[in-house]
Amino acid sequence: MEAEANSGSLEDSWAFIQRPGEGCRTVPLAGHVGFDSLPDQLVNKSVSQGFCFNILCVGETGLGKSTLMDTLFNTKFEGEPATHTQPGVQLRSNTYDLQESNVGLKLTIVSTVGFGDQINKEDSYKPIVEFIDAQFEAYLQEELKIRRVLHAYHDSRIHACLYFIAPTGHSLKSLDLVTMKKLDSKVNIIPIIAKSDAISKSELTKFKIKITSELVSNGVQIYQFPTDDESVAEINGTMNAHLPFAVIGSTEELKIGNKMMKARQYPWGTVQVENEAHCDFVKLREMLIRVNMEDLREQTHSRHYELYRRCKLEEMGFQDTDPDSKPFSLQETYEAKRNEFLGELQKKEEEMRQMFVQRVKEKEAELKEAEKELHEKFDRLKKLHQDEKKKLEDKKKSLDDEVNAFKQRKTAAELLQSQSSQAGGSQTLKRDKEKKNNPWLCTE
Ligand SMILES: Nc1nc2c(ncn2[C@@H]2O[C@H](COP(=O)(O)OP(=O)(O)O)[C@@H](O)[C@H]2O)c(=O)[nH]1
Ligand SMILES: [Mg+2]
Repeated sequence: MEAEANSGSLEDSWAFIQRPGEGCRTVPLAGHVGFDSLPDQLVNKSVSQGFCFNILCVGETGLGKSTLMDTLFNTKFEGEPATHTQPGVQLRSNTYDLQESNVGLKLTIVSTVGFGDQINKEDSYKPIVEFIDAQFEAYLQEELKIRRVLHAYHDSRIHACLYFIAPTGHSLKSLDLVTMKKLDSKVNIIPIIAKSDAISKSELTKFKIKITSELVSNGVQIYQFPTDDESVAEINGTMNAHLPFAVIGSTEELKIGNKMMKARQYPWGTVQVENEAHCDFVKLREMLIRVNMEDLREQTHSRHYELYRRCKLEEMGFQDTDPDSKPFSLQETYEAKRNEFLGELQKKEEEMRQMFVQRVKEKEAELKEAEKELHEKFDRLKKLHQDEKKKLEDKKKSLDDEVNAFKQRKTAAELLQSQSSQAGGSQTLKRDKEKKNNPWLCTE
């Protein structure tokens, strides 16, 4: 009896394992169990861990990026205003710890510096793309580690890209279109018309339509506020129609009526940042922070990072199935990639060896040639030296001959001289003798 019961329950569980879902029955609970607290547990855990949110502000220098961030988060983030003299585009990233009620937020604001300031703007999008990819790569590396600490990892992937459009009232600049096109598969782009107090109400409506149609005709995918969740579908649907938001930034508080409000004051009047009749700042804050912050984080992970990860792993040779549609084993992929790598390494080694041998041969030939030239030069010099030597010897010989002849002549001359002086000497002696004997003899 017991064995029967056991075999029955085993079959049931087999049935469940083999056909998931089919063997599942809904059973009523007789009393409170407590797993309805799971969402609360999740919330508590998330709150204790804290959240992180990363915003990238892309736009020309002076369009009000820093001011808008200060306005959005109701604080003054430090930072010097950027100059227009940057030789290229750079990204400046700052992370801040913010606290609201009991929720902690690690906020990273990345801003383009020097964007739109160069004469040649062809490559201006590149540093931005590289930055976004670098954050994906860092996350992927962390995921691929054997010992992962993802819960403590500071996720630097960009969750939202606020693209600042200049309030020209004309159309998008080609720099904007190119940049947005390059970024749209990597990040959630929210286009905004910056400094919208510079554009009139009627122009603004036309400008928004123009921008939207240009984005569509160029196939630029901007972030759409999600409408699949019923609780936010209506507001998000309405807000999607207001894109791109026309915003104004200001940290200056002015007394309007009996309230202090963020505003910009002009000689002809005051524009209120948080007045929906004046600009879309409130809409942006509502959509970016209060309603869709989690969706932006989620989309970043499930869409943009997933795409990066997939492309990267495929590039590295990983696949889900092999050509026969069988699941691809990680081990096999690793082996295949390793063999491919070793093969390439061997090929490279062989190429380098060949190159080395070739270079040695060339050097040898060069040295031989130099040696030959040296020998020839030596022979030439030797011959020259011998000729010189012979000439000198000949000259010496002729000089020796001359010296000998001279000596002979000299000896002969001396002999002659001595003979003649002898003869002269005996006559003088004779005369002296005669003078002695006869002092009166005059010799002169
Ligand atoms: N008219 C107007 N000026 C603004 C607005 N936002 C910022 N500014 C001014 O524009 C200048 C540059 O702003 P900044 O935030 O430093 O621009 P960034 O270089 O893009 O960060 C400052 O003088 C701001 O006061 C705006 O919405 N309207
Ligand atoms: Mg700035």
